[in-house]
Amino acid sequence: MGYRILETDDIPAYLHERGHWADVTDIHVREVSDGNMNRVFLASNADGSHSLAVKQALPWVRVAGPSWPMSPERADAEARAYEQVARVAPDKIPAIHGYDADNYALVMEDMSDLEVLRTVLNEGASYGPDTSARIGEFVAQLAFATSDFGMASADRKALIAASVSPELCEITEDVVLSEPYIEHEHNHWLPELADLAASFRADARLRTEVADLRYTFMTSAQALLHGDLHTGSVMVGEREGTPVVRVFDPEFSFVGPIGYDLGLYWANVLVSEERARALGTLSDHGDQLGLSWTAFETEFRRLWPSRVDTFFDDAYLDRFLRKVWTESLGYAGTEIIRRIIGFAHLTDLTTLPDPVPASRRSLLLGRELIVRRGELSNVDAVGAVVEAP
Ligand code: SR1
Ligand code: MG
Repeated sequence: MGYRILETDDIPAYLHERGHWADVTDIHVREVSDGNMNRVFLASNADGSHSLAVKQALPWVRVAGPSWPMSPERADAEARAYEQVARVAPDKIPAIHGYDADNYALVMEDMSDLEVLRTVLNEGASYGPDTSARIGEFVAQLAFATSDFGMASADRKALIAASVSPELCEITEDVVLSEPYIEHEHNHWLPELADLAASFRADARLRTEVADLRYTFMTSAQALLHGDLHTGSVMVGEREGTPVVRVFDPEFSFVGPIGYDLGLYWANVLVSEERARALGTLSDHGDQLGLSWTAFETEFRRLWPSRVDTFFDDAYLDRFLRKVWTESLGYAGTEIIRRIIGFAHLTDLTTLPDPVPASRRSLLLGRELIVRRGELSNVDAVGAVVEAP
């Protein structure tokens, strides 16, 4: 049977037909779609002993509707990414129970006992000791395993070919890595930010640096990425007294520069810090960039002796990690900027009583991270820029 868009009422029969649910008289389904792109349904039985999530890609961008068509094949990229992560970091993603390629639908673990990291932070919570370390490890484990250090060259070429995702990459190349710096109908901002938006469009130095990051995004096939690793792609909570961190939604996955994943996380961390600063609720926000970088670097160095190609020597590892650090800072800057004057904004800022001061600080920080990424050589140097008045 071909592709059909699933509605809430279709889910019981769908799960039954696919062998995921025995008793369709004992199932309650609700739609919980939240992200920009797809639909998500949660199904559970009456006593709560069985529950599943169904995520389906629509033939358009969900929040835009049919006026922004988008191939549902992005779900193939997501399923492929989950397969790769399951090999190397199964504890950091939801359990995947099945992928239906005809309907571009994933059946996966119900994580509604956990919360979206952005939501938790927006409500005033701190990060705690585990979250950013797990994210750093996640990036290192996926990146190392799918790089030329973790895979034989021929297998890598096959992975690169299989992971080509032109439409989703084009979204990023547009909404993150060009549109905010030109006049574009997607862009919008608070009236009080119009001067900064205009100055960024007129900023030749900024434009050239963003062009450099955009070119790297388009050409640097370092490793399989999550591709959209913001705080809305992370669930956190506790299970049986143990902290749990799960990364989800890797539909933007493709083989690209590792710094894009770290940079997206850092941008969202830094904006959460600006929110907390504005509300007077700062706690451990300022530690998170360093915690995630340290965990990333430690894990990557731990895996290094297992590299498949020892022509890459230890001195090269140092050089490689330095490049990842620098690019991560640049991508963090682009993610901050696009989330304030581009298409998709952040509730971290939009729900502030007065979003203007924190948005201005964030925009200026984003610019600094991009244009000065080459000279910000460590976590303290970045911290000094973040805390500058
Ligand atoms: C049209 S999609 C805009 C954004 O939503 C996704 O979550 C990605 O971040 C994308 O850039
Ligand atoms: Mg998403």
